[in-house]
Amino acid sequence: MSLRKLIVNKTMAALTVLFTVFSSANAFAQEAAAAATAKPVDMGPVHQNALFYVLLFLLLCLFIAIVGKALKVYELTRETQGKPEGINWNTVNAVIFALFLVVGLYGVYWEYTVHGTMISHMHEAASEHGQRIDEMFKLTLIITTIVFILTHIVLFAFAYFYRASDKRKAYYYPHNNTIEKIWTIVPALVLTLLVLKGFLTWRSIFYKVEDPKNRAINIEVTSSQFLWEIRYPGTDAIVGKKNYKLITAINSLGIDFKDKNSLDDLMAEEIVIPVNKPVRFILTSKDVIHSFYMPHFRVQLNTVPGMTSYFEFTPTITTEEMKTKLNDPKFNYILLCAKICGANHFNMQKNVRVVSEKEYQEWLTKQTPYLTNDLRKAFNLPVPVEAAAPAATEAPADTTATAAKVALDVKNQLALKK
Ligand SMILES: [Cu+2]
Repeated sequence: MSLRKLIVNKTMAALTVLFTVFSSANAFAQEAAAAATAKPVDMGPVHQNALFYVLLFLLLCLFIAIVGKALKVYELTRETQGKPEGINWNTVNAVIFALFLVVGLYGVYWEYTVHGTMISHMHEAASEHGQRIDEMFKLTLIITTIVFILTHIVLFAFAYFYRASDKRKAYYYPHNNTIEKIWTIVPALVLTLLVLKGFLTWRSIFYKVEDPKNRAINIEVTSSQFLWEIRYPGTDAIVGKKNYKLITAINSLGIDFKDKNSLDDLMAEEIVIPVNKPVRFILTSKDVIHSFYMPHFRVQLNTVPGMTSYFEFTPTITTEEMKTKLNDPKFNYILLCAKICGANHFNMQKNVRVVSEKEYQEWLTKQTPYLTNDLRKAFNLPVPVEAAAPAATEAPADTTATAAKVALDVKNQLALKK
C-alpha cells in the first residue's frame, strides 16, 4: 500500500471515528435531554466524586491526543504533497514560553494581591520581638520576589528570542568565568546577610539577659491530645516541680506537692498576661509533639514530651487597644496548636487576654488553686479546718467515693515510690 493511500485511509478512519463519537455523543445528549424533561436528575454530588475528576482528566488527555494526531495527519499530508512544513514548531514552542511567562507573572501578581492581603489579617505584631520577625519576613519576601521575577523574565524571554531558526546558527559559548563569579558571589553574599540577620534575631529572642528589676512572669503550659493546661505560679512567682510518674486521675499534670513552690500554684482556663511586662512560657507536652502558637505575638515553639522549652516575650498592645485599633469588638488574641497532632488538633485553642497590670492582679486572685483537699490527702498534707468542715456535711455516698479515690491515689503514690 502506498503512503498516500495509507494516509487517505488513516484520514478516513479518523473522520469515521470522529463522526461516530459525535453522533453517539449527540444521541446520548438527546437521551439525557429527554430524561431531564421527564424527571430532573440531581447532578450536584457528582462534583464531589474523585472519579469525576479522574474521568475529566482522562477526557482532557484524549482530547489533546486527538488534536495531536489530527495535526500529525495534516503534516504528513503536506509532506507527501511536497509542500513546505505547515507548522513551525519552534515558533509554537517559543510563543508558548512567552505566554507561560505572561500568565505566570500575572499569577504571581494575583497571589500577592489576593492571598497577600491575608498577611494583613495578621495585623501588626503585638509584641516587642514580633516587629523584628516581621521585618525579616518582609526583607526575605522582597529579595526573593525581585530575584524570582528577574530570573524568570530572563529564562522565558531567552527561550522566546533565541528559538531555533534556519536564518541563524547557534553560537558556541561554553564558559565565562566572570558570569560564574557573579552568580556565585552575589547569592552567597545575600544569603549570608539573611542568615546572619536571622541568627541575630533568634539570639535576641532566645538569649535574654534577665533584668532583676523586671523579672518575667512564669506561666507553664502543658499540651496533650487535645487540650492546653495552664498553670500560674501563685504568690511565690515559681511554678513547682512536676513529674509524669505522679500523674493520677486527680493530678492530671503530675505536680509534685513535696516541692513547696507547688502549693500555691493556680490553674487557669485562659491565658491572661499584663501588657509591657515580660512573660516566660514554660512549655511541656504529655503525649505527642504539639506546637505553642500565638500568631499575633509572632510566638511559636514546639512542645516536646520529655523536655522543657521556654519562650519569653513582652506583649505591647492590650486586647482592648487592639479592639479599637481594628474596630472589631469581637477581637481576641488566641493560642493555637500548630502541629497536626491528631484527629482533634483543630480543637486546641485558648483565649489569650492582654490586660493592664491592675486587671491582671485582680484576675489572679479569682483563679482556683491546683491543690485540692483530695490532693492534700494524697500527699499527706494537712487539710485546712474550714475546708474540711463542709466536706463532712456532704452526702455519705460522695464521701466514701472520695475517700476510696484518695486511698487509691495514696496506693498509687506508694507503688511509685517502690
Ligand atoms: Cu496539638
